[in-house]
Amino acid sequence: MKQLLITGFDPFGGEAVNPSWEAVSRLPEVIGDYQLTKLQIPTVFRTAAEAVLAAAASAPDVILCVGQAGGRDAVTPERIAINCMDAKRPDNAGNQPAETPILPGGPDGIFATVPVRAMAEAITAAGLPGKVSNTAGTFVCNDTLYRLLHHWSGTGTRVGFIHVPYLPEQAPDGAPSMSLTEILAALTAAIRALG
Ligand code: PCA
Repeated sequence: MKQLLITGFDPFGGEAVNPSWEAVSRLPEVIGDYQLTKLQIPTVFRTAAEAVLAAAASAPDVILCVGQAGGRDAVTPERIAINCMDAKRPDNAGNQPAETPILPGGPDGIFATVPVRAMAEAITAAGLPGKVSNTAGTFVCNDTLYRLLHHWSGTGTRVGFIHVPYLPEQAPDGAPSMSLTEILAALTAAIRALG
């Protein structure tokens, strides 16, 4: 069996839940060829990536982080992380970096090392909204993906990130959402497409 370390974030920005952890914590232990290890990580710059690094000492085959992107209308594998922290709101430890590099001197951007197009297509093939996203933002999710991609660059461990929409109970008037059942099905389809 291949090993997949999959993470979800704790709630942030005054929300009571984070759909990423609500979904990740309910995934089965095995999907396709992958044995899953699940981890909740804090919505805190740098600390989130450090929590993943600590849990990934055994070098899993794939690390897949999942996060909330309120306002999106699809489950979106992220193509790239950029070397920039620029927070519109404080993280859960009160950090609010502006226009700051994650790793001074690091590459401007690092591409995810999972097959983002195949994952998005697998989600739509399952009858659910899925598309590749070309920006993970400049908050904690992008920070986490960037640090993990940088750490495992050139190794056998592949790293990816999937943003998921609000749950229906979170969505402000008119904002798109997906049910937990739909998010779970979309994540399962994406994991099956990891190869
Ligand atoms: N979403 C935030 C951080 C935690 C989360 O679930 C983001 O998109 O950066």
